Amino acid sequence: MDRKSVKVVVAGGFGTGKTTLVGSVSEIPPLTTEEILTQASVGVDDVTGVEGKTNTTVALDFGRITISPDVVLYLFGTPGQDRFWFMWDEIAQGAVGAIVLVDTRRLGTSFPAVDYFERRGLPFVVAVNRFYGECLYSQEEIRGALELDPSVPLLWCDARDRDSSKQVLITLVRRAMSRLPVG
Ligand SMILES: Nc1nc2c(ncn2[C@@H]2O[C@H](COP(=O)(O)OP(=O)(O)O)[C@@H](O)[C@H]2O)c(=O)[nH]1
Ligand SMILES: [Mg+2]
Repeated sequence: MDRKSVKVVVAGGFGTGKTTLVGSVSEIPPLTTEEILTQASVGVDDVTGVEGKTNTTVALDFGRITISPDVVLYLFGTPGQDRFWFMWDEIAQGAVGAIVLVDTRRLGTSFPAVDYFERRGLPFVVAVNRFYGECLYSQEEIRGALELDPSVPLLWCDARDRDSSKQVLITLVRRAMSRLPVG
């Protein structure tokens, strides 16, 4: 059978659950380069609201998931911190689409990712990671705050949950496919 490899980017602000999502869906041990969040980055990385977070990803997360008998997704998590922006173009190269993870307590941290994929014209979906179950905002409020185009799918997820994370990926792949030129 002709297997198709598809590259997907997992983006979003620092602490929104990118590493968690890649880890929860990957069928291979996810590769992650973690650096202990040292004193050196205090004041550089905004850790407000990121309870108990001691590691921060400096390189990228990498995982793989087979979503249908003939489609394998390769997931690339972007580093969340602004100082690693120079890597984004390389990470996005050849990708069919992106997931932008959002933490509603710190919506603004995901704005640069939304902006980036919009400008690049890469299909993306926004996944609101619920963290503690409740979400303080409605879909409309979140769409408004992120200035999302009405055509961009917005969904809730729990990055720790495999099925939930997989659903986000499937939504993205459907969206990316629907944008492919016919023929
Ligand atoms: N309660 C809860 N915690 C989460 C969830 N997703 C991620 N976390 C935690 O939030 C912190 C940041 O997640 P991480 O995946 O490292 O964020 P990243 O910086 O985007 O890679 C970690 O301590 C995770 O264990 C979630 O859905 N619910
Ligand atoms: Mg991470």
